[in-house]
Amino acid sequence: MDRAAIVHDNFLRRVAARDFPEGSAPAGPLSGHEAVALYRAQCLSRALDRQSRAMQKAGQGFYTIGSSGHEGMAAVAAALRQTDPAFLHYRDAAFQIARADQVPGQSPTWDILLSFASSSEDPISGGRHKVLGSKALCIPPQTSTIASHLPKAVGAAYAVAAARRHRPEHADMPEDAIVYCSFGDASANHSTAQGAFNTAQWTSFQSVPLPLLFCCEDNGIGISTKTPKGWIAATFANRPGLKYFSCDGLDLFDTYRVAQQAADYVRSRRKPAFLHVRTVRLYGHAGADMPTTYMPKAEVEAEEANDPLLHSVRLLDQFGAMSPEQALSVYNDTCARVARVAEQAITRPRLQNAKEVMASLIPPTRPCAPTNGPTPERRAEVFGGDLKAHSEPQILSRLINWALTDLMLELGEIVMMGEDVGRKGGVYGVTQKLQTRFGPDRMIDTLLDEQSILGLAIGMAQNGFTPIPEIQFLAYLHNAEDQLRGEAATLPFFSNGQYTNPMVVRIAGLGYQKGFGGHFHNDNSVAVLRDIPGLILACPSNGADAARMLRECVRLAREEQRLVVFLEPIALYPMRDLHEAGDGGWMQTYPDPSEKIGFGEVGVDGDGDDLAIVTFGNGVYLSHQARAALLADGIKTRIIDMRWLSPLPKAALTQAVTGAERILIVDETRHHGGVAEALMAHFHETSDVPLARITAEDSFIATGPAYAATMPSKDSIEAAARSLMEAGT
Ligand SMILES: Cc1ncc(C[n+]2csc(CCOP(=O)(O)OP(=O)(O)O)c2C)c(N)n1
Ligand SMILES: [Mg+2]
Repeated sequence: MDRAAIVHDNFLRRVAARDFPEGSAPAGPLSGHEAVALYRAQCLSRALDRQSRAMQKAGQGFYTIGSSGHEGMAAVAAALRQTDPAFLHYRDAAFQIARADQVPGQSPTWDILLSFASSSEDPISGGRHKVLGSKALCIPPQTSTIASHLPKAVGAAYAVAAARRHRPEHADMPEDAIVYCSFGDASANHSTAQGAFNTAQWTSFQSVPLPLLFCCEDNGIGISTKTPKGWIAATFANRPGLKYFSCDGLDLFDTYRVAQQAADYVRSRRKPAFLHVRTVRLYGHAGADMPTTYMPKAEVEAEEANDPLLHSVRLLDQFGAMSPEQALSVYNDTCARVARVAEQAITRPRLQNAKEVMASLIPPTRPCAPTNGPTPERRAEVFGGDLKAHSEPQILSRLINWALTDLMLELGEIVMMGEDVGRKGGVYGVTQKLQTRFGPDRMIDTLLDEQSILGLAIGMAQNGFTPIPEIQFLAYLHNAEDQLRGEAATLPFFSNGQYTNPMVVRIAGLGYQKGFGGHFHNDNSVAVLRDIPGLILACPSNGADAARMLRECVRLAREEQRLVVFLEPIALYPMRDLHEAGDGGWMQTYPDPSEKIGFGEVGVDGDGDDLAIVTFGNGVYLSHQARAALLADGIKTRIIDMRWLSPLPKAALTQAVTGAERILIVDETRHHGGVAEALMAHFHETSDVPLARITAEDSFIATGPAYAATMPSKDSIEAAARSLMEAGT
């Protein structure tokens, strides 16, 4: 027999017989009236779990992971404010239902059933996934990836405090909010979770405000693997900077009392706390999981005997708030009502086609107050002596620095964060002077953890900031890339565009640093960024373009709420000369702050019809070097700088090669999974002219004299161009 049916039968039988599990007597401050309301929320959560299983059996529901055993979370919701942002564990239906009771006009039964049915009318995800969440209830939806929501909860808590000092136009969270974030006991071991705890502690240890309540729902098991007895208390009770609270999650009164103490502590001290809620898990992990296949039956039955609903009926009776008979009829009425409403929910429309599914990949644009930019006096004050140099040719890194300065001057909601970005001004000096100019509040030197950097950015973006996080080297994105792939990029998708986390992630990357660093400082693969739906990947090849593109990237984030990665070619940061020492051929003057390069606009240099070289980043530089020798042989070229690597600027590329007799693609990323694969496919589909590519080898990069041996060079571009010109003549 299905364990859900066993638990249901036990409940009916034991309440009728007044056979309750033992526990403490009810103790305030929860009132009888409030306790009854929470019990109703618990019954609804339970009935919805049962209904999700029935719907799945009937082929009308698609997700059964439930909240049974975790209904005590209703009391945690009651201890918080409805406007406290809540990043929830997937077993928190009772939390969401209890919060819905605090907000007028809510219909949690209908809403959650629509999500079980994957109806396009599901108010949180539009039928894309069964997630908890509600814009009206300040519950952003979370992905299934365990613990990946913890870094952004830290970021959101930081953002609540930061917004008290400077409130961004699109700030959403109240100034006295606390951020709440729940997860399971097994999830607490995940390195992503541990990183978030550590970052919260590191922050509070230095008395930086961080109003954040972590909540561990400890049912003692993760799918089939037990958490060692006492582990959560042992490892969390005595952490510096993280105050520990613990309660019995089977007891509404105890949970409410302790959760309120924890919430008060966090709200009044603006320091993080850890609430340990001991609970049970009923029916196994999810629908198909049979706990008796990996746990002795007696143990499963012992958990079931501790059903929190039975405890609630006992407590309500002892408190004199509701008799067991009344409690039983609340339970039965709720089950019947849920079954009735479900019959309606399954008739509602579902997503039909790719267009409907994809409608929320790209977030909606939002109105932004116009800005006149800084006054000339303010610019002069901030730039100081640099202002004079604006009309002189400069290297790429300096032009990025100036563009960032102007952007930060104009838009107070921009914050930057990263390893060594502040005091040092970045490993390559790109962010030099910015901390002096804008203060440590806006130029945040973070601890060494890329997940926390991106989590901080996501959390701040959710409270209206425009974050520009920096990843020091592309190779160090990978330990944290799920924060972009699984978190930032999916948030608009799973929330039907209601939640967004716009930002511009600056990453120093690509190869060709002479003899420095080897692979880990010269990562030349961008494949992991190019296949993320909705993500914009920009890569400038020179300083003037970089400044203009950066302004467009910030506009895309601020106004269109896009997730943008701005990939800066490290080797070109200091590049001065093009053909020979002292020619200054790769320096530019600083473009006027009003100038931008539009998203998808490619660069075309020259109008040669013999050969279009399509390239980006260092490839643009090398192609310019190769061009002179090719011209000496009578080969007239045009060099097309893609600038935008993803999504591919298809229309602009097609337009840019029009009239050229041949196309050579120069791609410094790898042969497999590199940018050239997409370009080859595109030109094959749209053009008949002979086509060739050179790419990097499928290799990591060496340090020392062979630093560029695996990548395209001026010579290999020339050779490839000549052989393409000869082909078919
Ligand atoms: C990163 C990641 N790894 C694995 C999983 C698969 N998975 C889903 S739930 C779960 C166990 C979680 O246990 P716990 O945190 O104790 O939460 P509980 O289900 O017990 O409430 C696992 C391993 C996942 N969702 N994400
Ligand atoms: Mg667990």
